[in-house]
Amino acid sequence: MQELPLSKKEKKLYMSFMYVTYVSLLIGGLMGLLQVLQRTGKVTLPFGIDYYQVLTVHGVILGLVLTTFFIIGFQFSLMGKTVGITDKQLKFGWVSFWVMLIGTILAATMILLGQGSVLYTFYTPLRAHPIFYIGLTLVIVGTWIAATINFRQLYLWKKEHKGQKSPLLAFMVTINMIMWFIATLGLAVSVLFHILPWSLGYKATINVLLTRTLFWYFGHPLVYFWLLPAYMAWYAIIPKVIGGKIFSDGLARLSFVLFLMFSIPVGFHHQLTEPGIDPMWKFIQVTLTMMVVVPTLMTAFSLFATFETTGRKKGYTSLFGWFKKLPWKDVRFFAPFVGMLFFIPGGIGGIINASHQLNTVVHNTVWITGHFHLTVATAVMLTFFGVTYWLVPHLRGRTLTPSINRLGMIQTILWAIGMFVMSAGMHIAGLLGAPRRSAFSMYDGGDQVSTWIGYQIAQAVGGTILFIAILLMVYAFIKLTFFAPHGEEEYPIAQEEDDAPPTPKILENWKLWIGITVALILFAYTIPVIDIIQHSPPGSEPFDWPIGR
Ligand code: HAS
Ligand code: CU
Repeated sequence: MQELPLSKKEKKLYMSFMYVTYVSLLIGGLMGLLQVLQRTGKVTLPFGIDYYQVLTVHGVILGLVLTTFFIIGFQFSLMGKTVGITDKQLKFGWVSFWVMLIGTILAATMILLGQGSVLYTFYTPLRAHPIFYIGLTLVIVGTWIAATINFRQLYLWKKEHKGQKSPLLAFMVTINMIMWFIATLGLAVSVLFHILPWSLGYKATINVLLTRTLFWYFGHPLVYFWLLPAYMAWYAIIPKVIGGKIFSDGLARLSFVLFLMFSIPVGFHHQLTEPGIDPMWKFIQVTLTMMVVVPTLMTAFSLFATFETTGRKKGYTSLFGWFKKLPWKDVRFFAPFVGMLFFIPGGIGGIINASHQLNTVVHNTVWITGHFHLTVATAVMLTFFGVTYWLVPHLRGRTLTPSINRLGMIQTILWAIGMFVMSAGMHIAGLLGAPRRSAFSMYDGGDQVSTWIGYQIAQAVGGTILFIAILLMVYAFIKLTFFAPHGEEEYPIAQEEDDAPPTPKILENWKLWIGITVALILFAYTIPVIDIIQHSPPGSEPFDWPIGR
């Protein structure tokens, strides 16, 4: 795969996304700390701060803002490195950045004013100020601009390289952005045609089930939108970091294609306990959900194979000798690897959640919170951190020094310990019935509280360790951005084996894959959505939080 140097102008754009990422990490992390403390029942939030406001900042800033900024910035850099960017595209890149940033500021302002405490899922009939929704819409519009640029980047490259297969990373970015675009259409319909007119006062009531269904049509691909950039690093960057080659270009592409197909027609697995959706359609979507195990296990297999072949090529022939020789002291490898390990229990939890009967045990308990702190907040975040340790110095013309590398190792270990304690506490408390998304005062006084309160305290201990790890990460980011010595840090992109078999051409047949994706979506959603619209009860009155807006 050919690699292009990044120009100074490009680096500036990509770096801007990183600044927003790490400011978000600090703010969002602080909110997380407040939450775990509040939920022990032993700490009252100061200055009369509302728990749900804090929770909304946490979810929106970390789940939506941090992730999206990091992903769009990282993906731009991958495209710049593999297919290049023109000056005009760069200008539009800045437009996407500013549109996203202005949107973020608008939404954040409304949350801080207490007029948008509706959590990151903004379930109706909870109602926020219209500017909150307008802000989030702008964030999405900014990502659409970025997606259009990415598509154009690949298109121009293909035109110049007739008959050649696209670079693997550019292919992966394109898949992720196609998935994102199709998914966000659902959100756009919900916000523009239902929620916004209602929040502006043009409509008195809202169809709760329809807006929630549209949210989860978007919400599940959202979690894969977070995951796929981590997979990009696992498939195509980590092999280079450990001194190896890509295991199989074709397999990597196939797994991304499968993610595209099976990400969207599965939103009902978040709505298994909701009345108003026919159980048969829930069953169909659960089956489609389980399909994702296929690309996931392909990924696990492929990673293991890369680790093993690399070690064996270096001459370690014993059964597990190759394993010992992985670069354990290199944070660029170590952080994502720990992320992979945490993805195993995270994924198992996901399969439990998706199993309809088991879902009734865990739904709306803090178990779910445990699940997604293993997946997005560890597997994905540790990989993003691992990327940051080389990407930021590369963009800033600095180097990752041994001391920052050591700091990164400590930071990763702290993250692993903190998350182990916190998420174990969450899973167990959840099984005992501790609710999620609830301030302590909501469940204060019940007999049941005593059975899980110890686990809530464990969560607070884990959460505090995590907050220390966040401070270390922000410190490392500042060091790498402003103080590390000048120099050249490598942008590690792995190559294919010299004798790799050719990648089947069909994998780049966009019309086919997008066609199947759309067909699956229409199959899984058309009839149930018609049902929902036809049989909806009268719309619901709004519920403004805090009461009396
Ligand atoms: Fe999930 C809820 C089902 C994956 C995130 N999920 C959530 C929510 C979030 C989230 C944020 O079916 C909460 C939403 C809310 O606010 O209500 N999830 C799944 C399933 C998967 C899954 C089936 N989730 C993720 C990922 C996320 C994420 C990824 C973020 C990035 N999830 C659910 C369901 C709910 C849910 C229900 C709703 C629950 C409810 O009731 O509300 C699957 O994709 C998981 C497949 C993964 C695996 C693991 C494979 C392991 C790999 C690592 C290889 C490691 C190596 C190293 C090679 C099967 C690939 C090994 C080395 C050694 C030495 C061993
Ligand atoms: Cu899901």
